Amino acid sequence: MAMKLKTTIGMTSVIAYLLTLGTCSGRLRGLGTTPNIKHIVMGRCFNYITLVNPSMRYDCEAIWSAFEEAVVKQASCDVAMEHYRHMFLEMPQTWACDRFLFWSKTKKLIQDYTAVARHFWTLEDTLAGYMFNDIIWCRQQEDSEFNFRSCPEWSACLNHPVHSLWRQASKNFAEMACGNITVLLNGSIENAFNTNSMFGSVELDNLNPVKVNYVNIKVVTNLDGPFIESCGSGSILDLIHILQSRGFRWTCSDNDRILKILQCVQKPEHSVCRTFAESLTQRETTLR
Ligand code: N1C
Repeated sequence: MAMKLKTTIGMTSVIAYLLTLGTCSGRLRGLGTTPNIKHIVMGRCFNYITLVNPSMRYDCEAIWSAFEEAVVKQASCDVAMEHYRHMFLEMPQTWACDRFLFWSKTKKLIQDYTAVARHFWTLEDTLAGYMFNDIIWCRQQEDSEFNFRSCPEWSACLNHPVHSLWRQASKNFAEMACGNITVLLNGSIENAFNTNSMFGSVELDNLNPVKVNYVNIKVVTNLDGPFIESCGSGSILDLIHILQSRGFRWTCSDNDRILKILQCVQKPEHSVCRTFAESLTQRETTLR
């Protein structure tokens, strides 16, 4: 119990950064291919099939070869989703319903949230997401080698090698989704639902209303705000509108208890947390 509490506190100690860091996907900008990429990617693959998900049978060598081929055979701005087809064929995966968790601009928060709400699964729990998380790569200009010195920005390419892989992985993940699914969005930024994001441009379009029972939206803001978007305002309304027009059933909550508790463990003295704690105590007293 003490151990579990310690882990929870440790995990939540970064909550202050969460929403802000979630928006920093461009932090590797300007860098080249991640050094030791082959060792890291293959190591993660072996870790996944040996320790994380031992029931899965994958050929890590074949996956690496297919990946390398997709990247180094094309010019660095010409790696399209289809070029990863062979690689993804090497790693088929199916998933239990009711556990799919999607997000946008809440990446750090999601990592801590899934560590606590363990029944949720994100793309990072699939082999592809696990292997390539936080890694970047691209090819040398004229050469069939990885470029370790610099890679183009996403915006500079029509078919960026990193972007295309995430697009394909996100598409596959969304196509698999079934039952009640959850989407976590950042209410402290404008356009919490952004039609250019991976969620808004790939995943949403690949969700199947026949397989998906409910889309449960959770909007989370920093304790100190800004409070820009909520279930009843801003781009979240656009998302709800799209869901309705496609025949999805949905729910939306601005005040998820687990998320609030995670934030309040970090800042127990915050006025919002004091009020929250009082409401929990009152509730407990009434239940007794
Ligand atoms: O563009 P986003 O968010 O809306 O993408 C998030 C969305 C999630 O639901 C995931 O299933 O798309 C999937 N996804 C990842 O799991 C993922 N891990 C790491 C998409 N992108 C992912 N990354 C990297 O973060 C990748 O480099 C991508 O561009 C960013 C997207 O983060 P975002 O803009 O916050």
